[in-house]
Amino acid sequence: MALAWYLRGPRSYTGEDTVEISTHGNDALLELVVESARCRGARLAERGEFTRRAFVNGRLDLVQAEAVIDLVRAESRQGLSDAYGAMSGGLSARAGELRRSVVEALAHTEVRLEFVEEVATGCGDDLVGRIRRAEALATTLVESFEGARRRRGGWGVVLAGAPNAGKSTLFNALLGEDRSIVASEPGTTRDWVEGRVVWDGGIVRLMDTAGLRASASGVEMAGIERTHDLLRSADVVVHVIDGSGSCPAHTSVDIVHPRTILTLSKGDLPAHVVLPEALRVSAVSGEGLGELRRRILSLLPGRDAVDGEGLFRERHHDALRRAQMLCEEAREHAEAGNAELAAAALQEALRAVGDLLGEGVDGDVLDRIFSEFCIGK
Ligand SMILES: Nc1nc2c(ncn2[C@@H]2O[C@H](COP(=O)(O)OP(=O)(O)OP(=O)(O)O)[C@@H](O)[C@H]2O)c(=O)[nH]1
Ligand SMILES: [Mg+2]
Repeated sequence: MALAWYLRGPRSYTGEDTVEISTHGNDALLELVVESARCRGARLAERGEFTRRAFVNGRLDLVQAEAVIDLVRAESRQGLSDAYGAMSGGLSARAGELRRSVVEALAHTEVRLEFVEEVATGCGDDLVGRIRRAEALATTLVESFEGARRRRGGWGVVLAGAPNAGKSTLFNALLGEDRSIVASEPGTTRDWVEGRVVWDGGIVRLMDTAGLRASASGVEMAGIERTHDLLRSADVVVHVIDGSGSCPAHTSVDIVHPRTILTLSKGDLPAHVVLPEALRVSAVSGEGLGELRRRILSLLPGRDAVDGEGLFRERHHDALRRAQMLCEEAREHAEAGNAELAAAALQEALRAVGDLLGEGVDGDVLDRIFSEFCIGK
């Protein structure tokens, strides 16, 4: 009916002596077990108390503790594997590597401080190189932030272009279902439409948008404004141009985005537009769709990140961004020959890495983090 086991610290989850009782899920029975434990002096755990104890007792660092809740909340396999990687110490190991390299640079800086005459003539390439290494590690970690966040929530891929260019038809073909309304008259799509696909293990949020044209008014104009908003936040833009030439306004649309794929649509019809750099696609024959998908995937930022080694919380990002800027500052001081200021900046960088891992973090911050947890974790 019930199974209980005793886990002796420090090798339990929390690091303390623990008893776990397992019964079947009958509510009345569970209530009885909890009540009899309470009568004998036990109390209900607070949110996240087990993981907080594990953190306080040094079983987990703060990044690993946060990953516990991410593991509980993960919505996709990629989310699960990221959270599992972070919980198993993937990100902490990268932070540890950064810390070692900052400590190494700091040790060299302090050695320089012993030799005043060298300080006057510069800190030497060796020291600058060491600080540069720490700076590069911090930068790589900071840059992993956007990628890791998108790996969990998906990348935004916006299909945009002139009215009637064939955006909705292409959107439906990429999605594999008739989601967006397609019609021969320009200005059919008024509001944007989103469809999620999983390509190669990654979540892609495809967005069909209202065709862009200058002469629109009313509802259509409101739709166009939304298209511009989406373009600003897009990870990749697929600029659709009507290759059959049936849409004369095709050249007037100007889309500026660093990751844009130019496509000439309606490839099954005679080509009237010549644009050598554009990919020819046809939603009707399927021509170029596989290649378009491949190009979209190749442009998704941060897709190559290793599971559980990217920063995915604002807190992580803030701490590591601070470490990165301080390393940069330290390098500039070292280049200018000021070892004392370089050492001070490196000390601060070290503190920022410590903050990430939860060293010396204050109670309020912990309260906020663990309040996200559910009871029993
Ligand atoms: N032959 C052919 N016709 C296409 C293709 N793609 C779109 N069309 C036709 O082009 C017209 C416009 O297509 P839509 O997909 O609605 O174009 P859109 O860019 O979404 O247009 P708006 O929503 O008005 O901006 C429709 O009549 C489609 O059937 C294609 O690959 N081949
Ligand atoms: Mg449309």
